[in-house]
Order: sequence, then C-alpha cells, then structure tokens
Amino acid sequence: MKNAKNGKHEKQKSGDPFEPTRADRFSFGLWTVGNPGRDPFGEAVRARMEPAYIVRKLAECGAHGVNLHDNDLVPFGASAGERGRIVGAFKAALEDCGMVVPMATTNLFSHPVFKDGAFTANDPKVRAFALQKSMDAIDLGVELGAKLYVFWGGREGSEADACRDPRAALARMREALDFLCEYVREQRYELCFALEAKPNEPRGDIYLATTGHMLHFITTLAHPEMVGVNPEVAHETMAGLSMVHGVAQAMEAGKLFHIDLNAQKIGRYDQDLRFGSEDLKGAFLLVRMLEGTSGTVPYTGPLHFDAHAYRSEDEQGVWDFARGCMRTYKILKARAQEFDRDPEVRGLLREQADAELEPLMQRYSKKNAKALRAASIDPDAIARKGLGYEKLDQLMMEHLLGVRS
Ligand code: GCO
Ligand code: MN
Ligand code: MN
Repeated sequence: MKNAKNGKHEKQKSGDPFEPTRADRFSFGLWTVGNPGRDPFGEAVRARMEPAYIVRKLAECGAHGVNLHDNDLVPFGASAGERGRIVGAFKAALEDCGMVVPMATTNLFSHPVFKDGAFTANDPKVRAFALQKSMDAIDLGVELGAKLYVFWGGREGSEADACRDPRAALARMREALDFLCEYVREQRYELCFALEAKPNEPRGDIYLATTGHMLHFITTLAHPEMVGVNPEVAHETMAGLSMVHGVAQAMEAGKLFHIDLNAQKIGRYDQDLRFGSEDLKGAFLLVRMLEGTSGTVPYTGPLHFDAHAYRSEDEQGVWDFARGCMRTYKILKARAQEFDRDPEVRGLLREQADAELEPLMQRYSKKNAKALRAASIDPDAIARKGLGYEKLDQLMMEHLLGVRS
C-alpha cells in the first residue's frame, strides 16, 4: 500500500496491536540482521545479504531505520568511484522503502591494524589512522542522514596491562573525541556522539567498562553537550550490573542519546540475543522506564536492536528474530501500561509522603537542620512495618505472565 503522505510503501495495517510500525522508531544494524553466524569456533552459517536487500526486508518487517558501520556498506579500502556507486544504490533503496539511517558508526576493530586499539593504541600512526577513518565515516553517516554517531571501542583495552598506563589510554580517548567533536562543529554537521561501554570482549579488559564510567568521562570532554551514552543490555549484564539502573542514571543526566536493546545471560560472552529472550523482568522494567508508563518523562530516541539470530537459523529465522525483537518490545510496553494502570499496583506504589519532614530535607539551612533534629522519629516502629514489595513484585509477574489485565 502507498502511504498518501510520503508516497512510500507502507505495510498494510493488520489490526494486530503488536505489529511494528514506523512510528515505533525501531532500528537494526546492517551487521545485526546481516550477521552470518560466524563465531570463534565455526564458520559462517548464513550467506551475506546485500545492504539494499536488508533495507527492503527490514521495511517489510515494520522497522523504520537501519544503522551501519562504514565497512558494513563500503568495503575497507574501496575506491572513491566504488564508494559513490555503493552509497548511491543504498540511498535509492532507503528512499524507495521509506527507511532512514538514525545512527552510524566506524569499524575500528576488524582490521588487524587495530590489534592494540584505535584511539588508545600506543602507535601514533594507528591513532592517526583511526581519526582519518572516523572522519570519513562521519562524512558517510551524515550523507546518509544520521543524527547520532556511536563510538564503541571494542579494541580499546588490554591483556598485558604493563603495555600502557590506563590513564594514558583515557587521555588519548579524550583527545580523539575532542578532535572529532571539533571536526563535526567545523563541518556544521547536526550530529551528536553516543559512547557505548563494554567490560570485555574482544579485549581482556576494555577501558571505560560501563555506562557509569562513560557518564563521568563525558564530563571531562571539551564539548560534553555533544556527547551522550549508548548503553547495551548485554554489556551491562556481562558486568553483572543492572541495565535499568544504568539507563536511569543516563536519562536523569539527559545523556541517553541512543540504546542497544538485546538480551544476555549473566556471566557469559556477549550473546546479543533477541530482545526480551532472557531476563524478562529486566526487559519489562527497561521498557516501562523508556516508555515512562509510570508517569515519568519517556525516552524519545531511536530504539535500536543490537542483536542477532541464533546460529541455528537460516534467513527465515533472521526475519523471525527481527520481528520477535519488535513484538516483544511492544508487548512489554502494553504490559507495562496495564501494570501502571492497575489500581492495586497504584495503591502499593502510592508515596508515603510526609508533608512535615520532606520540605526540611530538600535544602540545608540552619533552621531546617534544627527542625530536623527536633523531629520525633521512631525507628523501631518504622522497622516493624513491612513494605509490601513481595505483593508488588508478584503483581508485576502476573501482569508479565498475562493473567492480569
Ligand atoms: C558489540 C557491540 C557492537 C556495537 C557496534 C556499534 O559488542 O559487538 O555491541 O555491536 O554496538 O559496533 O557501535
Ligand atoms: Mn553486544
Ligand atoms: Mn552494541
């Protein structure tokens, strides 16, 4: 069916409330659905798909965007002519399918030149090459319409820590990001950066291991206003941390510029599984927070799935995987809305407000401190009272399991 507004091909509405639409802002990377299933122990199990074909298939599935590394589209070392041809064909595919490129990034990890890192490598020539490649890739991303640029420093780490003082690595990382921020400003590009943390893999230890590390690091940059974070479920979980807490801190700081949704079991390699397929409760709470169903300010940026299909799958399995990510997100959103509408839940969550004490704690003053000291508080009586969180969590489980609506 042709969409009257933009003349693009739009999926027929099926009446299924969980069917993804462009308005949901879902995106996938070329490298995600295009993942051929290669792992450290085995070869590819799926054939390479052309970028234009991926764009068409993603559009059919209901996604609105496709993201890419420079070399997902333009092969490493391609000539200017080759680049032009490839980019032209890709743009035509985007246009034809009504798809956008919300985010782009640089591959600073595949080529052996990056074996000691890119921006943090000891050899200045490697660092210079990483900057050259990033400026080219930023140009490409902007040409394709990207408004966000992700930096995931997969190789920025070490095994033999004596090779480099980690403080030198941080200084080099800062230098590179400051350099690239200036580049973007000078070009007058409308582009923001989003830093993606990961604790390890492929390096033994990666610098700036978590979203929390990144949030502080951003405050040390020359243009912190241009830089936010791109937290990934799998990466925070690998570190044994709560993705929801990390994302909450980023949202509170106004720094959640992008998000990598997937699933992960704790204590494993980076699994990048279909969104919601592990830790369903964590996924529910994440969607609840992103959507603001409890009355908080929602996240309005792209919802990117940085995941891939199981190695057991053929191409059909890849599209089943992609649809699954988006459907699970929408189902969880509906469940979260029901949960937050449930009168019993609202009753349990009702704030234990204290009109006398709270104003005293909002700001220090001699007067407030004096009044606070004089307040009569009975810790034993407070300690005896149960909080009802077992009931609250069970209610959440029942919403999640679909027996309460
Ligand atoms: C990973 C990362 C990557 C990045 C991607 C975009 O662990 O492989 O999550 O998929 O997100 O390189 O920066
Ligand atoms: Mn990952
Ligand atoms: Mn990622």
